[in-house]
Amino acid sequence: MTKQPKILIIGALGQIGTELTTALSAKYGEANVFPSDIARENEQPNYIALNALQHDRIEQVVLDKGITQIYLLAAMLSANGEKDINAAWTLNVQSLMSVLQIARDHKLDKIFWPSSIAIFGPTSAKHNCRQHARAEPITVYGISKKAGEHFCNYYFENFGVDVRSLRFPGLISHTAPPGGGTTDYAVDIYHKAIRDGHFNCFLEEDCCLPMMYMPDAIRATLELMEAPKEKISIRTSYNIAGMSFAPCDIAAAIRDHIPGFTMQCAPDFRQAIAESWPASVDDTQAGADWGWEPAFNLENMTADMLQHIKEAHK
Ligand code: AKB
Repeated sequence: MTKQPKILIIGALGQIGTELTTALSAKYGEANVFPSDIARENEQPNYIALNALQHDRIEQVVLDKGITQIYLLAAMLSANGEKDINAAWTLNVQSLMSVLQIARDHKLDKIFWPSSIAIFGPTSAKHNCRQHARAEPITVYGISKKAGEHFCNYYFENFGVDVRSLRFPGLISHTAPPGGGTTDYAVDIYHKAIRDGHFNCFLEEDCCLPMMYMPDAIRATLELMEAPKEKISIRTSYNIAGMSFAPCDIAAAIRDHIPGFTMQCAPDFRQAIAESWPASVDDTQAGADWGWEPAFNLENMTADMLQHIKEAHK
């Protein structure tokens, strides 16, 4: 019988963590998954209160629970990061440095850490932005993710730490809300469409960005982590694509289900962040190395989102 991994998820109560915890528990058994977050208490099985910045405490949990894999999801996203530069840099980079160091010291099997399309900047290609495209980010979040990608590669090259990463686009889900990103509008719009029939958007209506439905993001994470080590040719972080759309496109897709839906755009500081990112990314390498292919487009995601949100309101 193959030995099951013992998995620590840091940042388990966030947008990705909520669904990843469920997926990993289903795959490896609830007893082998330890969700953790900064909140003191939570009702999830095996929940551990853990601050991502406390190196010694993370190390203690790794030893106490016999952890073999860590998924580090705690992060401050692009919009919030601009409001507190030091806090964003510290959380995003220091937590990663701790986890990489612990993985090295205790010879952990695997680490997952999400990067973002925010590593790209105004000098990157706007369309089908390639894996190794020029990347000069203009946000603290993007700078911290780019630095983090290089630290991942460094720990792999120098110490053999098997750390794997994906450059997530904007993630859309109906379970947990996103926390302070530039792409958050694409979640909020569905809730407001059902509740008010109207949405005030903080981006221009034609501002196109790469996006992904959460079921695809979770599947991508599991597929990357299951791939044989020799198949992983990128040790910074993989470009992965789902779909690309602008606020006017998502509004039109919603109108197919809610005909009277209206949207008004009043761009704020997040517009400049969004404009600095590519509209679409090229994920050929992820497809070639471990078979990545998205399942959701704007139409089937919209139908699914609206159905789930309506059910939750019943
Ligand atoms: C954000 O908007 O900051 C994030 C991201 C693109 O990584 N969703």
